[in-house]
Amino acid sequence: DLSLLRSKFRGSMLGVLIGDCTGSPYDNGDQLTSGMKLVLQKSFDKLEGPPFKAPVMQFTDDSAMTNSLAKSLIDQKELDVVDVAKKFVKCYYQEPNRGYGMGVITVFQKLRGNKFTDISSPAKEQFNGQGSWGNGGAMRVAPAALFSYENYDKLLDTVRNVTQITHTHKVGIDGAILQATAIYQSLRLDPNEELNVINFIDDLICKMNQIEKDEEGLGLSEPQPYKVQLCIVKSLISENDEGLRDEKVIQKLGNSVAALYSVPTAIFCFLRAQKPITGIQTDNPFRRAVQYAISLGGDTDTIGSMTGAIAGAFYGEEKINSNLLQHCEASEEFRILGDRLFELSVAR
Ligand code: 8NA
Ligand code: MG
Ligand code: MG
Ligand code: MG
Repeated sequence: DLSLLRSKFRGSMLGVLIGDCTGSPYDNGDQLTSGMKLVLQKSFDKLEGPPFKAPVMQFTDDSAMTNSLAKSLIDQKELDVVDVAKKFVKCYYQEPNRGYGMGVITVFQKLRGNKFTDISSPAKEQFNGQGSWGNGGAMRVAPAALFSYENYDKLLDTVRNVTQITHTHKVGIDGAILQATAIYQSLRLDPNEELNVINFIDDLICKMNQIEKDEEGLGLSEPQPYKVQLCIVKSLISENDEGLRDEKVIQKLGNSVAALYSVPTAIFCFLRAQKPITGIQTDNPFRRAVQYAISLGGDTDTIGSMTGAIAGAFYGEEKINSNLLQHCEASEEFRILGDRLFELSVAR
């Protein structure tokens, strides 16, 4: 069904934007107090309610970089890493106050300094040559997953190349691969049928097992760190709702700027929100996923955004409240980018 698939492409792009815009006000690195969780609930209620005039919620680096990547893929009709790098850098210098990670700013300065003659060295030099394991690769990866809809090997190639512009640490790259894989799987599922959450995680575990085996885990204390985290996702998702406290989820899965401690968390939020969650009052499973992700605190904009990208790819635009969308900066532009990516990779 092509119209459902188009809606899923839009949903994923809009999910990135909504999670980022609604999550960034809570992004102070801490857990949310119960009072703040109530504010979050009321704020979603209001945004989804009857239209009211208010300044639009601004997006941050997550959406800015997603936008640049989507535009580059659409303009070039293929992955051109030099063009992507140029668009990232141009966008950063136009609006440097979008909340970029400290490390990536150094990469952008070096790329501009070498006039894009050397795309790979700046990222490799990060953190004393280790490369970044931040979630900045994963947070912007949705367009690469949509662009590679038809071919998983192409997805892996595209994600690796686009991530390495800023993130070369194996854990940073594999986090982007995992996030893209979750989107890829979600696009292929029918939102009108009950999601088999265990199958969804098992498929992710199987793919990450292969990826982490093919690469060398040398130098890492745990050679298959994503597989380990996904197994924790699987065990947590099997627990009953009442007993599963936010503190436990945060302690087991994390809510930080590290890809390893945020991408599995986003996947967990999407999966847990298939069913009602204590303390989150809504009938809408897309909103439930994003609101729950933000309520876990920490890197709220990014975990909200990654959760939104996966949930949007599963449910499609239909489940995204249009009043809420009106309050997000550039929402029409993100919808159109979803359409263009759909035309590029599916309806050629
Ligand atoms: P990054 O590459 O700078 O990584 C993020 C952070 O992770 C770094 O600043 C380091 O503290 C740490 N880090 C990464 N790799 C290493 C390493 N090898 N050794 C030691 N420390 C390391 O940037 P990014 O693009 O990955 O960051 C993404 C996050 O930054 C997103 O959450 C995004 O929203 C943004 N962010 C913004 C704010 C804000 O103030 N608005 C706060 C947190 C994060
Ligand atoms: Mg951000
Ligand atoms: Mg943050
Ligand atoms: Mg963030």
